[in-house]
Amino acid sequence: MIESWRWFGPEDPVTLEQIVEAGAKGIVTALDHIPTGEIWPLTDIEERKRKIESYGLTWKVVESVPVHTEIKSGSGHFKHYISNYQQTITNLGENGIECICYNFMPVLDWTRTNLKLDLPNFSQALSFDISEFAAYDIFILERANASESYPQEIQEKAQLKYVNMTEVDKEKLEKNIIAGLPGGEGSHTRESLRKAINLFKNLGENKLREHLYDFLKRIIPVAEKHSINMAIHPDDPPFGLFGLPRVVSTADDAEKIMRKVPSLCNGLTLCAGSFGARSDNDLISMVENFGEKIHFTHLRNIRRKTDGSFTESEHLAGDNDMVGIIKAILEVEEKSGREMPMRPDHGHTMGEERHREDVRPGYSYSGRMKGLAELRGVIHAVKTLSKTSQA
Ligand code: DNO
Repeated sequence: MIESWRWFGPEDPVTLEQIVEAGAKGIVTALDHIPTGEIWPLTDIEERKRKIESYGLTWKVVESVPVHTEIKSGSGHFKHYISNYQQTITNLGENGIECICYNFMPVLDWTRTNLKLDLPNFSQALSFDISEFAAYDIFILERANASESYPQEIQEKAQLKYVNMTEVDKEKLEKNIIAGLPGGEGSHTRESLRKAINLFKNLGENKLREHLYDFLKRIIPVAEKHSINMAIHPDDPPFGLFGLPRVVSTADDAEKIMRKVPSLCNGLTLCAGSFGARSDNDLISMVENFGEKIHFTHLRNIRRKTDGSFTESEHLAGDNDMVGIIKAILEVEEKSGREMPMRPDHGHTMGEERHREDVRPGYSYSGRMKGLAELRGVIHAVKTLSKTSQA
């Protein structure tokens, strides 16, 4: 596996030097300063690449080239944005990029309800609590008929949570949910969120899928031409929010996407934390079944509750069988003869970083370094044991 690290560019408080110290070899980055939908200029791509390579690191994976909302909703200037996307793929291909991670979540990219959940070991984790989310949706955002999106039990819990919230708690919850997390597509205000929801409200699951397939039919040939693997990122969390559909949440969704536009370049980012937030996604079988179509992996762990809520756990200590997943990925590598880029996805905020304002939620230096070291240990052990058993 190619040990990689997500770097948010020159603005990132984590430096390339620190990334080299952590032992990563590959950088995963994006040109976040380019507004969604615009073409990534060759000069900016070249500049980023030069900077990365000057530290002896490589840049093969982009995360993400965001897909414009009008492509997802099939409205406005979607054709123009698809043609810009094609040009961005071409420009990245000319600079040796091998993989583009992207997502097709309507309205919100990844989201959480708590960005600083205190853990017994003093670190802080990200978590998603469905009744807090429902409290926001029903009582703060006051989306029409929002309560219909939740089972009775969650509605009751949400109400209880809401009545016990101070104004500060309400503001914080709103900020956590809609202000935008690192690498996401920017932030929403309550008003812009309402507008965005309205754009998708009457679309339905089938139309959203159609828009994704249509997008893929147009971009995959360009990706093939430039030997770029498109790796769709699963929905995070992997179920509908705000009464809107999500279409990349399960193994079955991924299967459909790959079947619809059959090409080795039409593949997946195996985000263990996102798919793994549902107990009906069997991650090891997914790795075995999708094999070479997995182009990139996010190794992350979670502890699930039965209602859809989850907390991000230590990399080796959650409900995901991380050793089993790694073993399965190494077998795919062995068969395909191709090394898989992976990154330790998220990490707890710990040590002095807990007291800093500039640490991006989920993307602390120490937490990810700890995660990477643990994962590296597992990779090393699995490889060593498999060699010993073959001898
Ligand atoms: C969260 C990340 C997401 C992801 C995008 C992919 O940590 O996994 O920001 O990069 O959703 O498009």
